[in-house]
Amino acid sequence: MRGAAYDRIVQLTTFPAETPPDEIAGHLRAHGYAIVERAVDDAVMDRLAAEAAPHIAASDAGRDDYDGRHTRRTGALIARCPTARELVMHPTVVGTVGAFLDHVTSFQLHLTQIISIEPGETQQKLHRDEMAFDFYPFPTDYHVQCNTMWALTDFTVENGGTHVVVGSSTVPEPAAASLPSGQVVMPRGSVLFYDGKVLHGGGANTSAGPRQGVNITYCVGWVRQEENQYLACPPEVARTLDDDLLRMMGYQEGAFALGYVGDQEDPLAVLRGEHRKKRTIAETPQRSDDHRQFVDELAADQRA
Ligand SMILES: O=C(O)CCC(=O)C(=O)O
Repeated sequence: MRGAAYDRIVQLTTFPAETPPDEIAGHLRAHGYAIVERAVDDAVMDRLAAEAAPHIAASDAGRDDYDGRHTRRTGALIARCPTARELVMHPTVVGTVGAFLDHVTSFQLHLTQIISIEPGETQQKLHRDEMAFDFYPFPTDYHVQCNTMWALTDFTVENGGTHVVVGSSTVPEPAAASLPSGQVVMPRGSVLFYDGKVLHGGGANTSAGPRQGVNITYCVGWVRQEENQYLACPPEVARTLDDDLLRMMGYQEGAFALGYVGDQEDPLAVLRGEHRKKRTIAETPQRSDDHRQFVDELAADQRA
């Protein structure tokens, strides 16, 4: 399905940088997207652009029309670009993603990728990012991921600002085709949030320069990450990073029994060469009634 089917063009809503995360998450939940303008200043994006430039230049163009034959994709940003770490852990982003994915024990980094849409690129096929999970049909009300796209360059209509089909997260095809679509126009340093169900895709670039977006996405702790963070960032680099970032990269338990090492050891402790057991089922935050009931029954059985 091409963007051409979505010909009711709407103006997308933007929020100022100081907007509280709960408010951003509320808009995201209702419409499938939210845009926060100028969440970081030019100095941050200048640093990131300088760190990324040699890696972007060395990245290949895509091999099909989905990846984009005039689009370069540059990953492993935690290891390659120290400034990308700030974007991954930006408080507005972590707050918004946490509010949006508040139904799970933990969430984690899913992928880091600079998407450089170069002049001559055509519009990407509209898609829902959740399809990465083997096209599993997650329930409409269960969100498995929350995405961001930072503007490393300005996003414009001409250079390929992302197309978003507003409200499509809960609407299956073909009805989704009658929904209004908007194109993300935002100044450098802004960040687009979008959920894993909303139809969207990169725009055509009819301008003379590249459109560069820093795609940093997050997923619930119990699914496999799109970018393998344990290999994309070698352990010797990972050991230099702080604990909060490492937990976000996946050096944490994804749920009470997921991601431990060896004899039920905590992955962050193992990376640091320490010994610490993972949390027990009762010590793990209990986000569901089933989890709470299990822990209560276990305690009652132990008392009996
Ligand atoms: O570059 C964009 O604006 C969107 C890219 C995208 O959705 C994708 O490659 O999955």
